[in-house]
Amino acid sequence: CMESHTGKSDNPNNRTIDILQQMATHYDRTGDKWRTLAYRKGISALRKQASLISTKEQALAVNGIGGRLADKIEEIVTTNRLARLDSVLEDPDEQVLQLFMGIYDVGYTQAKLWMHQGYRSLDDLRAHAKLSTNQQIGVDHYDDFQQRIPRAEVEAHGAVVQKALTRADRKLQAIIGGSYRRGMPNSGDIDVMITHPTADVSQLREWAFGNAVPYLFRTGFMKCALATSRGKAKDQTTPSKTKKRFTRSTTTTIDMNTDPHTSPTNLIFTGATTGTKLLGASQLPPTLENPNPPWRRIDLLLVPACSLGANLIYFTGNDIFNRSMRLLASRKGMRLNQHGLYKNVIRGPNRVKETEGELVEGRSEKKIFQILGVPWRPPEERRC
Ligand code: DCP
Ligand code: MG
Ligand code: MN
Repeated sequence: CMESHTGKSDNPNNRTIDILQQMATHYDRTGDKWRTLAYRKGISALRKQASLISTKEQALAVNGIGGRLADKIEEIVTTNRLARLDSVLEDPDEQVLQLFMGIYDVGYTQAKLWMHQGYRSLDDLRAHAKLSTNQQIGVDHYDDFQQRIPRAEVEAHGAVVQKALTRADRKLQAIIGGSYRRGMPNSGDIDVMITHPTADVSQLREWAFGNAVPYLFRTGFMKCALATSRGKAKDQTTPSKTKKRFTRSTTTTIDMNTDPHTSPTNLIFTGATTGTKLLGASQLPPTLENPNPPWRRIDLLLVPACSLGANLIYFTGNDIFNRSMRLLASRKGMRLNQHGLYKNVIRGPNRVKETEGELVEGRSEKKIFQILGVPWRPPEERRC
């Protein structure tokens, strides 16, 4: 991933990449992390190829492509399809699973449970399933949340957030990260970092979650807040020798009151007292041409200036790029996370971290690259 590459759209392997991408998406949705990663690594490797990779041997010669993937690449080029993908797409159970997993905040386990209870459609769920508030919102706005968001609309949501922030404190700033910052023409959601030159997290929380967000609810822009989460902040203070490879972030439900004057799912945000991340949905103000704009998924992340650089890297991604940056840091005896780059991290057997180390840099994205010895890579090129 860290080598330079050309992500050309006229790559001769585009058909192969497209099919492998669908498989990766399938494995990702079913929670198969290792296959997802293998496919994405393979896709990334294929993107860098200037000529068509058509045989198993050619595929195996490419760094990042293993035996099973090489077989599949040969099959795709030879038959123009992949039997495994066809069977995935045609299996009715699989289709129900995909449908249910498309509901915001519904994972493989929940989808499977509903399927085993005999539900086959969103209407089945609406009529018979016990849905949490979040799941209800996910079902009600299923089509909205499935759509990609055009760049201009991402910007418009960002501008509304910025206005509300400025109202709370004139130096508050909204920075849109995620796929938008990588220059993508459209995004799955809107990722907003909220920062300020001098404020700490609790001050940011007061202004953003205590003032700006409640204002955005009152004006009808914010529709729901699904949860706040502490991200990985807790890992910082909990030294653990048996930390799992994939740490889950802790999610806590936020303080919400149901507005008695409106529908039961119309929630009034009364402020969050913990957490640095708010996952929610937002809607642009209606216009004559568009009286009912789609609800969009929006993530708000509080970021103090001292860790803005590290957060910019994390929240810009993509996730594969982040993984390779972190791996690089760990190879150099350092550690990179959302808070910063740390040195003198002592690792025991199996690279298990034994001390947190000292903060080297958190503020500047460019300096983190420099210290890691990685040539600066603009966000648009972080698409491994
Ligand atoms: N991220 C990560 N690892 C994850 C999830 C996210 O490193 N498992 C980081 C990189 C992502 C950023 O957070 O770019 C935002 O996450 P999103 O899920 O919003 O992903 P993107 O914005 O990249 O894509 P999309 O357009 O689908 O939202
Ligand atoms: Mg995103
Ligand atoms: Mn996001």
